[in-house]
Amino acid sequence: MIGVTTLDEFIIDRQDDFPFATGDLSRLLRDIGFASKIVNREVNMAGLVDLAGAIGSENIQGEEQQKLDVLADEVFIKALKNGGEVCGIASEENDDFIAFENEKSKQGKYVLAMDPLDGSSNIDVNVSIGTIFSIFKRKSEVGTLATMDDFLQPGTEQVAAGYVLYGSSSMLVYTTGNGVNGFTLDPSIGEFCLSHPNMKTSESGKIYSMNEGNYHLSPQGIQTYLDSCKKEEKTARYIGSLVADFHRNLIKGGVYLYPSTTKAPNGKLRLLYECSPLAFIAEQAGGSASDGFQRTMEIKPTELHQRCAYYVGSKNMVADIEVLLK
Ligand code: P6P
Repeated sequence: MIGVTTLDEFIIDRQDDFPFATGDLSRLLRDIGFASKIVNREVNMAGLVDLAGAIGSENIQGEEQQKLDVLADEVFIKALKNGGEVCGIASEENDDFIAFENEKSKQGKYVLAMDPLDGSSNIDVNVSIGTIFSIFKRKSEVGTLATMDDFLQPGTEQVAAGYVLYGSSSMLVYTTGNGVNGFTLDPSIGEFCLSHPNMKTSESGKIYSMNEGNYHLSPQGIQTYLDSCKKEEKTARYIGSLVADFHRNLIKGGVYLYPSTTKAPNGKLRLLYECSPLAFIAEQAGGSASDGFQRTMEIKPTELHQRCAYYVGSKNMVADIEVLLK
């Protein structure tokens, strides 16, 4: 299509942002785009081909796995294994990380952490859901099996991060540290096309997103913040799908809150493949992300599925929350 930039074209054009790029990261990002198109197709057909619903098992989080959770996990793992750019994958759906054993993958320079389908409790009610991914350069020697240390890296070490939103239209949004760009899937040509170049979020906003059912379980500072949002007549918007809430706030301005609560003392969201990658996006778009005390990107994980409190979005709103929590 004349005048349209596809994701593949954009990635190749921007490869020069990395003077020493050999094209591996470009190929990896294109593999992610390819896998996203397959998952998008399955998400759109879920209700028709009995892909909705639970499979009767639980993931390490003790959360009931949905059929699409497992399918999305398998699609991304297969696409990335075939691509050969990553030597290993950590996923919300798998207790331990996967170290690929084939020779081609062992030569991979990167590892990927992902939530293959976040917000899965919304699958059966046709609410937007998403994929979140984070890419690190491996620390272990090329040619060997991936190690846990390859994954336990702080967000500042990410070389790329992004999300796919399977919604009224499907979008892929990513950063490699040179700004944030959004691509909308054009089903008529099966390509993600540049629709949101150089995304920026406002320093403040009117929207706050939190499950206020947790109000009385939350720290006093968060209760005070929520009370102030009501006094200032801010707008409450909470979909219960992190990617959808994050994406709306990125575009319109706002803050998403998931505090540590008496029920979830370490918060609910996972640092490695939810909070860190979206923090990278937020910061690259002029926003910020923290656990209330520390910049999310600087938290070094000690375990794969580590949880953290999470405040992300317009930087002045995140700052207001931090003041109240100190
Ligand atoms: P709650 C979905 O399970 C998720 O990880 C995020 O996508 C979402 O924002 C949050 O949990 C919803 O949690 O406790 O409000 O249902």
